[in-house]
Amino acid sequence: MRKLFTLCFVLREGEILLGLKKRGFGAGRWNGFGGKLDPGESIEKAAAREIEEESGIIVRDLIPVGTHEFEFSSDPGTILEVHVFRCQDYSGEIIETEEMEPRWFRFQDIPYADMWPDDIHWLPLLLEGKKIETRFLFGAGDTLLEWSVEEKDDLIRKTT
Ligand code: 6U4
Repeated sequence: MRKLFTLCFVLREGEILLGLKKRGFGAGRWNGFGGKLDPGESIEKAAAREIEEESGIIVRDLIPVGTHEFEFSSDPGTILEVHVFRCQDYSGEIIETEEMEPRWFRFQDIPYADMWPDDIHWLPLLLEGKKIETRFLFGAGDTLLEWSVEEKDDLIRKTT
């Protein structure tokens, strides 16, 4: 079974907007903005809606940069298919919401230790402007058991 999600990173000169998730899946971690699709909703519409709901801004550009497939060993066969976007043009004020506490980080200060453990393996590529296709298998305590990160032309592969 596949479950579809969106994940969007808002960027400005040398900085990235992250949100500290305050509740639900991934609570306590910094991440981009996103969530599940509503029934009948397109992936792009869902991405724009989730950013607005979680940070208050309306995106003007939404550039698809790849997909993740996340699987948990505790629930084999269920794939979280996450569609990733970047955004550099938006309107509105960034606000804290019930779900997220947003904050700008300089690229060199990205709090990888307080993010999903997969992020350090692909977010730097996204920041370099690359497109990615990844797979991650999580074990107990969200440890990484297996992963692959594919760039447009290059392939980085590691299995632990
Ligand atoms: P509710 O609480 O039902 O409104 P919703 O906002 O629709 O939730 P949510 O918050 O569960 O969805 O979405 C999870 C978010 O976390 C999505 O943007 C995908 C993202 N995500 C899930 N696993 C991730 C991982 N391993 N690494 C990562 N982002 C992940 O960087």
